[in-house]
Amino acid sequence: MYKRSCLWKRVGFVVVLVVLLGLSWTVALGAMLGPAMEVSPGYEQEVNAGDIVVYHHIITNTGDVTAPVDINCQIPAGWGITYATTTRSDTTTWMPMPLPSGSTLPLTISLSSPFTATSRLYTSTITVTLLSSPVVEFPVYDLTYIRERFIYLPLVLRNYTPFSNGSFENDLVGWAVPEEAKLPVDVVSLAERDGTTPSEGNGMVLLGDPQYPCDGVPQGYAAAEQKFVVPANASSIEFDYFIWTQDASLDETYDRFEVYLWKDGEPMPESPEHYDGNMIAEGGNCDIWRRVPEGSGWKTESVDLTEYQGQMVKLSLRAYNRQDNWYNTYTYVDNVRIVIEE
Ligand SMILES: [Ca+2]
Ligand SMILES: [Ca+2]
Repeated sequence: MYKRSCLWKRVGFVVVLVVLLGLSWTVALGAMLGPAMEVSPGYEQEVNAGDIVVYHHIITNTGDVTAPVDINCQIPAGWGITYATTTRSDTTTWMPMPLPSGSTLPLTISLSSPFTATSRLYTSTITVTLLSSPVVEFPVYDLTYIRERFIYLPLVLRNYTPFSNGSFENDLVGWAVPEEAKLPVDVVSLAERDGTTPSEGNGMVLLGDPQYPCDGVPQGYAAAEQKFVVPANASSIEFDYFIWTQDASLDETYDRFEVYLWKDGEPMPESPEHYDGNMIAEGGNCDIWRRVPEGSGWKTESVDLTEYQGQMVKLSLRAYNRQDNWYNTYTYVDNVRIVIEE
């Protein structure tokens, strides 16, 4: 009995050994046949603030199973991203697409840096995920260095960093419309009341809406704003405008076009640097539209910049409708430009 049981023990040991060996081979084979992926590595590029920088990657399914590929990107705050592959292009989302075993998928990522980006290295993390079982994740790091700004200044800066699109030739690019501003802002090429054309180029900004009925004007303002670094030898910022109004503008409680300028990070000042409106001492009249300046043409004014040289400031162009819902006022502005001292 003893010997027999010992024999059975030996047989049992061999069986267990064979089973274990078999299992380990299955595990090893499974690893060889499982999902796997390669992504070409991230790299570094150097650009100016406001530029678009493009990164190219190749995703290869090096495993033995077909699986959908998902892509997620973490980009610096305030930057924009566009994905493009050979089969689709999308500005917002990237849906998973199946990637057969052994095949490759080129991936192009365009990152748009903000004009206000300071000079340093920014990291964007692209995580490619093979949605297989198990899931394979592969992060790559694209590095963007924003150059120091060296500005070679012409006499007047217009469509130029650090102040951009001052002539509204590129719609509202570079300009921000604050959320709390209730009245609309638009870029147009012709003033509908009198056919005035832009003072420079083909576009001008319209603050407000010519279509409001005389007793149906929302209270509030329309605004276009821009942050920029005042060049070291800048003397002023100039702009052209004209106003159409049914209202009077006897003091600051009435409809006005107002221009504010203040140091970035500080609260907006209570008084504008420049204002204008219908200064005729007569109340509003639904049948009388007044133009400022009278007749035709543009008015040119400026705001002093000398105390802000080298600093980041915010410029706000605003058309206010105040007091009540009567008598519309709207303003066209064009050719906002920084004047440099000689
Ligand atoms: Ca223009
Ligand atoms: Ca009004």
